[in-house]
Amino acid sequence: MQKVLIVMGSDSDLPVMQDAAKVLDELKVPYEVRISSAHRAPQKTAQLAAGAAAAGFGAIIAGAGGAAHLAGVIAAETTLPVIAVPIKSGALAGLDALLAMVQMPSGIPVATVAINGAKNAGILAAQMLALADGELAGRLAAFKADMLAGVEAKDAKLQELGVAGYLADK
Ligand code: RP5
Repeated sequence: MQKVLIVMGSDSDLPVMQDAAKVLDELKVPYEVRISSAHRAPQKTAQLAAGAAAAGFGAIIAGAGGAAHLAGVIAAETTLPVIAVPIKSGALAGLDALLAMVQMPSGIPVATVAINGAKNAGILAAQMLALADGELAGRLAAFKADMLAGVEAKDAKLQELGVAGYLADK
């Protein structure tokens, strides 16, 4: 089975980026987590990206804050799909990272999720791998079915208790 490579610019990104790892655990998708920086470790980052396909990775998640070039630099070095996670940090609270990631120049796309959206990045990476893995596609379908069951349970409880009763019971 192909793996997901999770890269982040700093260990300060780990509290957010762990959400990608958690959902990949839930979906039984193998992954590796690395720290590398487009600015502080440009050669290491380029090597990680260039070697990722041969190392058995099928998708890459890149999380960074500030002037976040990590996902774009990785995408420049590989044909694997790259998912960018803008990290909320610093004076602009992630808006800087979001705009840097989403405004990639033509020809080098990255799929940017929400600020701190590491969980969705993990799900999206799993969906990419599931294109060639029917068992993983089944686990993703079950994951969606669980969400639906959760909504149905909440709605049933709301119908039973009413608004005030639901909030009192929460
Ligand atoms: C970025 O700068 C990292 O991705 C991190 O979000 C931010 C701050 O890094 P540290 O100064 O905490 O190492 O490169």
